Amino acid sequence: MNTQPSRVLSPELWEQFRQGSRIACARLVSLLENRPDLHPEIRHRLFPLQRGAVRIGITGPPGVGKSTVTSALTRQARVAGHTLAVIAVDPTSPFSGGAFLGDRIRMQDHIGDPGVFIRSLASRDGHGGLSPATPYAAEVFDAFGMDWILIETVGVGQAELDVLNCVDIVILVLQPGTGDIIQALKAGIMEAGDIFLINKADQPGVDMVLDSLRFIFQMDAHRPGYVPPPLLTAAAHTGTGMSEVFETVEQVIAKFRREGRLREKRRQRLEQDIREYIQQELWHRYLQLTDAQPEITRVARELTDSGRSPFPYIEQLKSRIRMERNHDQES
Ligand SMILES: Nc1nc2c(ncn2[C@@H]2O[C@H](COP(=O)(O)OP(=O)(O)O)[C@@H](O)[C@H]2O)c(=O)[nH]1
Ligand SMILES: [Mg+2]
Repeated sequence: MNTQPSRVLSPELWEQFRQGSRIACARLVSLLENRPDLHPEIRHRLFPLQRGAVRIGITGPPGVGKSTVTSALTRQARVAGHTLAVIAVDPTSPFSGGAFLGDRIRMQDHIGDPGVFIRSLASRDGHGGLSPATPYAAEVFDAFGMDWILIETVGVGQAELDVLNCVDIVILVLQPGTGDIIQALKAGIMEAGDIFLINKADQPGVDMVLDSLRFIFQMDAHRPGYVPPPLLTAAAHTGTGMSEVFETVEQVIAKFRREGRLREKRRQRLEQDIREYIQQELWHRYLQLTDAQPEITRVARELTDSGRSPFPYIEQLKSRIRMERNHDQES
């Protein structure tokens, strides 16, 4: 009996996906999550179907209302006729699954709407990094025909930074009280915000956050051509201010499109893809050709408790690779 998992994508599943089956769409995302060996094949098929959906990251410290903002923005975008996928990166292990429940309930308004697809992905190692499948899931939803892809992180640090690399636009959500600003500054996500949204504007202290942010933006004012990012307030739980948020997102998308920034982001992602696959391949080839893996393991073991730096060994490996290349060219 053949117990090997199939190496090929089932033609039926692909056909169902092409015909717009939501179940097939969800299955493709699961395959990308669980079967790295199928990535090249699935992604290769997805590329010609992608129509350039805009990827919007919704990020910020825990509890500021990212899920509430995501849900309210989804409502606005639906009214405007956009279709959307919402990807939420779930920090809890696949087994406990608790923290996302609140978000699910909040997103419940959209369940049953064929123009919205909600998906949670388990975070990398359960410790808050973005799931490696996140950008690939975005490709699935783009190919499925969604106009917008909202990617909500859970506010535990690493995921915030990871998300910046795979989205076109970042909405940084903060709340009254300057503690969050300090946290965002520390996490290095401040510079990444394309739109700043102070949520919970129904609560006291909004002016102080606005002043602090304007002060921070002011520090960049000397840079030639600097335009401070849009700074908005909203109370997402009632929807107050959310139509302005939606309009601003549309304006920023239009601006980024005009300026070629969406295209540039896409180019960067493609370049990174090519680099990563080649790096993997070269590394495997190198290990195959040189049989160096046992040596590398041994050297790493020796270095572990020695306090010695690995760089002399790395230099030695590099010069061995260079010598092999010269040898190839001569022969
Ligand atoms: N007062 C107030 N509470 C809000 C607002 N938006 C969200 N919340 C509440 O803040 C809490 C955290 O919201 P959530 O969307 O889960 O935050 P997240 O952790 O950033 O996703 C929930 O209890 C929300 O109901 C708002 O505009 N005003
Ligand atoms: Mg949330």
